[in-house]
Amino acid sequence: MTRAAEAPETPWFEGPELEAYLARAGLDRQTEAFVRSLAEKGYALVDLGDEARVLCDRAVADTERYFGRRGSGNRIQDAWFVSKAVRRLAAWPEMGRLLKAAYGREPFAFQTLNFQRGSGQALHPDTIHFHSLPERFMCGVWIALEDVRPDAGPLVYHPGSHRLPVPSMRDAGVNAPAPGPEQYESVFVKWFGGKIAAAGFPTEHAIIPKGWAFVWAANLAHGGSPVADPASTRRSLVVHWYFRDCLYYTPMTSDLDSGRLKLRLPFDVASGGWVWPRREGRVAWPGAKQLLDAVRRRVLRRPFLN
Ligand SMILES: O=C(O)CCC(=O)C(=O)O
Repeated sequence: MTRAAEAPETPWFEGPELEAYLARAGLDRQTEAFVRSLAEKGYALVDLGDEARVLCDRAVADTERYFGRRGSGNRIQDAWFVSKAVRRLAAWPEMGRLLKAAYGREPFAFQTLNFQRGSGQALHPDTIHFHSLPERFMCGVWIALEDVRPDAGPLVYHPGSHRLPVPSMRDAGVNAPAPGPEQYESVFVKWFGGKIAAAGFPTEHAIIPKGWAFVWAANLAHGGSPVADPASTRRSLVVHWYFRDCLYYTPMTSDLDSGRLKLRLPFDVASGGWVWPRREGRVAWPGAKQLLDAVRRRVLRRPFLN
């Protein structure tokens, strides 16, 4: 088997060899439908089953006390450090199997976000927050911890938008070798919203039952729709996945054109260890600050509100 067949340079579902891959892969019908849905629409829906629904309740019970601490926080990052239920849902083996079939590289969950209410988050592709080289080896898995109500600010997304070129801060007009989150908020978000509106993709909402997962390709435009009922809850668990044998970096604060990458040292939620970034099979140095931060987080093992 050639190296390309073992580890494609583009996720199978996004590359030109999709049909040839499907013809030889011998996937079962459900897995092939998952891969085709990601290819055509940029997302796929998966029922995680009854065992997962029990874990959804436990994940809610484990995390409820963190919300509203120090004000009105609505997003807890990395509750998997303290909740077995969150950790099990995040690294759900069946999800790993489906992602491996769609991407062709070994997946690992690297981060979790628990929400209690609708996020109202601006439209974005995840490729501006977390990306990889080779590109597009990243994916989001949004798990409904309760039935999603239409008035609770469901996830909004634009099918087909994953096929657009991966946007950078420079594309948005930020001509800086070291852009920052302020420029993301003030420039990128507006530029990206306008671009998606002009492209005319359909608009859909993830109104899904408890225990279902909405899986999106890294470059799919998505965000939190406005919350019509302020008293509503929309408890959800977002899991971000990467794939092995890649470089991991933060595009919002990087400049790919000049090769200045803010590398990441991601966790592997399943093992609790790190996955070192790799360039052409060799470990890449993520930087002292990233390493120190990862050590601190591994020692403290604490979720945080953000
Ligand atoms: O859950 C939401 O409303 C948005 C989540 C999201 O966009 C993300 O985690 O990338």
